[in-house]
Amino acid sequence: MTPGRFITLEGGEGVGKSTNVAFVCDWLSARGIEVVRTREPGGTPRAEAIRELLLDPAPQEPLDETAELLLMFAARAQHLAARIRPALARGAWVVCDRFTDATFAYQGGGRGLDETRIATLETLVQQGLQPDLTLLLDMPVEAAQRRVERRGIERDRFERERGAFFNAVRESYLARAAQAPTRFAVIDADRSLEAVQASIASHLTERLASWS
Ligand code: Z5A
Repeated sequence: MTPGRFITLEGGEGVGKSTNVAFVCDWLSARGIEVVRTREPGGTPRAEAIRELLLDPAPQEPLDETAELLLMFAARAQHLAARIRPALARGAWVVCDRFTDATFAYQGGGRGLDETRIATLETLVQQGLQPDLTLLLDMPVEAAQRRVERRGIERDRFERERGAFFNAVRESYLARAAQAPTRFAVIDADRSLEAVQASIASHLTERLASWS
């Protein structure tokens, strides 16, 4: 049996990850591929419970930054064991809204935590597993925040951060993409949805051809 492929979508808040995760899943399904759609933090009942802890603003007890990092990887370990690895092993393709690049961008770039510690946890939890393709949706922070504001739902603990935090997150994502240009495809997300999805489809077509 050929193992499935692992595709992740990354980027700051409001760049269109959730919208385009759905697009990628539909695009692959239309080509007869079994797709598992999932997200991080979360993706299984236990990992979703950890997500609740992570996103809850709970101002009466601020979340320690190291605790935040460990909770991200605790959720990821569970998600990998209970959902991602079994799906890949049976030949399904996994499409995930955020993965470890988000940890390097948010906990590393945004919070300033030591990246070598993040890399140590990555090795422990992933044991070499990496996405086959990461679609990084990139656009200026201010424009993405306008989209989030238009959506008008209550802000979670991360969404309450300031512009400087999100600019550091964006820089960190772009630096990671530059370090791994074969795995990453950087997509200009500051365009119409049709234009963004045409770029995504073109990257998927190219990868599908190179993997077959
Ligand atoms: N986090 C972390 O710190 N460390 C980690 O390791 C991981 C995560 C895995 C939860 O993630 C938080 O966890 C996240 C980082 C942290 N916090 N932040 N910020 P999340 O993925 O659930 O949360 P999010 O990034 O805030 O998701 P989001 O706000 O839902 O954004 P999105 O999924 O990228 O965007 P969207 O919902 O698809 O689109 C936003 C709006 O724009 C929506 O109304 C769309 O209809 C619209 N849209 C989308 N594309 C377009 C275009 N092209 N034109 C116009 N309008 C558009």
